[in-house]
Amino acid sequence: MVDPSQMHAEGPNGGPVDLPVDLDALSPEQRDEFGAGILALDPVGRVLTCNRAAGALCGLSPDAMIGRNFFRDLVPSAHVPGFYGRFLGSQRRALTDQAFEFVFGRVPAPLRARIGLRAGANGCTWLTISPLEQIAAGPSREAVLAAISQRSRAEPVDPSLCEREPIHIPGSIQPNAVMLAADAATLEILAFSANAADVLAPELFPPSGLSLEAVLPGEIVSAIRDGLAAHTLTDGRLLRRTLALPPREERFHLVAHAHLGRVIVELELAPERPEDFLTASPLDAELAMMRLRAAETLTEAAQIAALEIRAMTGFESVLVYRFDLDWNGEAIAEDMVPDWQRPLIGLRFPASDIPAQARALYTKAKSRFVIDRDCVPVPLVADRSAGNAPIDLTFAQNRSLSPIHLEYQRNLGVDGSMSISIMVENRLWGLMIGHHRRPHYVAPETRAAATVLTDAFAMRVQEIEGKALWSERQRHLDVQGRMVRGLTRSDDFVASLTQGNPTLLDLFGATGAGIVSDEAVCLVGATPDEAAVRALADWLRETLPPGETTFVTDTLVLHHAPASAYTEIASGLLAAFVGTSRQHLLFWLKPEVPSTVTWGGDPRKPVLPGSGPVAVLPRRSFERWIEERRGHSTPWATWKVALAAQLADAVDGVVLRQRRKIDELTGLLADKERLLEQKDLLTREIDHRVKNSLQIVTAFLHMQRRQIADPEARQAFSETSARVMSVARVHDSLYQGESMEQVDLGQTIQTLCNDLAGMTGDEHSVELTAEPGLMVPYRHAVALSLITTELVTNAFKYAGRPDKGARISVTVAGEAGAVRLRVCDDGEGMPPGWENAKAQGTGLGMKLIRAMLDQIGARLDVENADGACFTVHA
Ligand code: BLA
Repeated sequence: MVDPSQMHAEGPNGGPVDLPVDLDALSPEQRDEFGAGILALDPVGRVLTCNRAAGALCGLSPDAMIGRNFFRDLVPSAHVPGFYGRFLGSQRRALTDQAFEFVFGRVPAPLRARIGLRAGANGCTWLTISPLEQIAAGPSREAVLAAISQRSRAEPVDPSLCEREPIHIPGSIQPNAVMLAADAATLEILAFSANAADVLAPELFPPSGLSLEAVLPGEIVSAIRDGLAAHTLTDGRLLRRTLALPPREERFHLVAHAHLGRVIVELELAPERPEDFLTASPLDAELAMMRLRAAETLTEAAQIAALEIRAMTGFESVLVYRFDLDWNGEAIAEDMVPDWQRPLIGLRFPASDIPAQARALYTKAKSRFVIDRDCVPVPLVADRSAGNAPIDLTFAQNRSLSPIHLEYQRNLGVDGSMSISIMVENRLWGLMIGHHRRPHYVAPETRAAATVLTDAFAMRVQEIEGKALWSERQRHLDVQGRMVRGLTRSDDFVASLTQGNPTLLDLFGATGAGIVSDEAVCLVGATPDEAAVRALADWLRETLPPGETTFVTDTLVLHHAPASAYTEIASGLLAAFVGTSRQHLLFWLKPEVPSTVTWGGDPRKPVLPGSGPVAVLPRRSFERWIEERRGHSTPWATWKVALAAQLADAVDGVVLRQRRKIDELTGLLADKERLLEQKDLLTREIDHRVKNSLQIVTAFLHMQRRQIADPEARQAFSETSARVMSVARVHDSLYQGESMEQVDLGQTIQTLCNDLAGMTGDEHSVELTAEPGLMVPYRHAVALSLITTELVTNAFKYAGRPDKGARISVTVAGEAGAVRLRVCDDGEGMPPGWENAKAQGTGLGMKLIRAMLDQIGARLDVENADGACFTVHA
């Protein structure tokens, strides 16, 4: 009989001596008497025998454990290098008396235990588990559990409370690693994880005032120093090394980085051989990369990435999760084991599931791996001399995750997990998420390979999206270029943008568009009616904050209630005012796309009330929650808004230019009118004076004539007087008429004939037939008046007979845009042979006629009818 009270004593090598050396010799009953768990495992870890205490530790009856794999099925959190790895190693070297400490997160309660491994008969291995300490879950996990058990607050809860948790300073790390934090200048150790002494020389802990040099190999410390000096350890850049540590000379991965004046060193036991754990080789990564490169579409690339990363890491499910512009997200690809009936693909999740501070951290730090959701985090112990400033673990590999989020994982049925940031154009585009229903260890090389592959996926996304975006933008720039060219050639920007080719409808995938310019509304495509558009423009004028010129929404009705009348054609609005005056508005519309969105849980209640320090908790149900979406259009990309603003600017240029041109022309016109008015007055005045002067000359000639006895001279005076008068008449007409240039010919000739008749006394008569309102240019009027004067006075001279005077008829008529002037008398007619003499035109009268005809390009016909008849065609 063995005394169980000996259980906690230790042997010389740190191995348990309380248990008999030869466990093979004990009967099952004897083994049941021990408080320590005793199990015999076959070479792959299957349970061959198992005592009562071991059953109790696992929460199962011993019989139920027989035949099951201890590391895969019963205690998967032990499937790590520090336990399963050592189990394999001890078999390989046929070591006995291997002993180490291990903390079980939940078996069924958290427990620190001493593990013993020793070779048994028939190739089996004895595994002993000696409990050392029941431990608490850790303060934050306990707080979450307390908050769950006593939900007291009333709903609704503010999801933004999630953002308050300072996840970068959790004060603890995951138990798979050991951490040291030192001053970056002196390398003095400021804090260490409580498990540091398990790995590093225990006698040095707590390392009061010690430097890293005291606990790490000199070669590594100088590499850290060099990295610090060269600034190659900041902003997520790491120093990676492997080293063997005494006393067992086990291989550890060391990762060091600097952040905010500290050097943080993390040590993690490495698998002894890659094949002990699923470990990715560079070849795997390369092949996966090639497949990814061949993907043509985003969906295809996401599927390949999920599949390859799952194959590499061994997670039961890998999801590609994509954020939208509001940070809600959707699982766009998923690769998972067939027996897990929990598809998340196509589901949307509200932004509060991954709150802002977490997204900010994930933008900086690439990846998170959680082996065991229910592990007990190892606290960071600050060296007494170092004060209590928390250590910022933003870039630490083994930071313990938010207990609230771990509760979320529990609700989702996830234990081991991974999330790797997918960064596209420096923005957190999404996450590559790994899920496992049980604890799940991923070897360091595999983590690195999965991170590289995720980066490759991000680059492929950038290429695919970039290419699509580029060609769409290119098309838009082309359309916009043509529009702006059209604008510069047109003075009417509204017509140019709505009637030409292209029109506003060729931009932004809009189905309706238009311009509200002052009070005019011009619409193209499918739009609400004018009144509704005007009301929309008025609303925008009033509500858009000063200084802003654009407005964009994919849910217009939420902003502008009257839009409910036309959601079908206009749920999306992109509007851009031309200039700051808001006088003209360009706008584009998109129709409603009624759709259903399937959420992973009710998005209106993403959080549940907690209590105490934990104010909010994750929702418990991820049941599909289907939202009927009405009043939504497809979203507008931000570059389209920028392009719309540019177009409005171009219009502003054209409208302004137009306005300036109109102002200029109006000014010129006014000047010209003023000048014309002045000229008009002046001309009238001149005409008036000319007429007066000519009348004076005529009167003077009359007077002279009376004093002359010689009949021939008298006649000459008469004729000259008549000529001068005829010119005076024209000026009189000009002075009285409305126009400065045009003269009423009939009226002028009428007064002229009256004057001529008056001058000859009663023996002759002149009859006039004139077409009223026949306007001719001033020059023509002068010429025709002079010609008339000559012909009429001529007739007085030659057609008159002593018994009766001459009867002269004058006709003025329009003739197909020209003028016909005819002077006929009732005399003897032209003497025989006049045809020959006519061309010479002897005498002053005839010379004058000829000169006048030439001046106005007119022609004279002469014929003998009842008397002589002269016709001028002018
Ligand atoms: C973090 N939330 C996360 C992370 C994911 C999700 C992937 C990254 C951490 C990780 O690697 O696991 C959410 N996981 C999802 C979603 C899917 C998934 C959406 O698989 C869908 C496929 N979360 C809440 C509430 C709070 C909250 C109510 O639901 C806060 C009150 C917080 N989530 C929260 C916090 C983190 C987080 C604080 C950061 C965890 C950390 O890095 O410490």
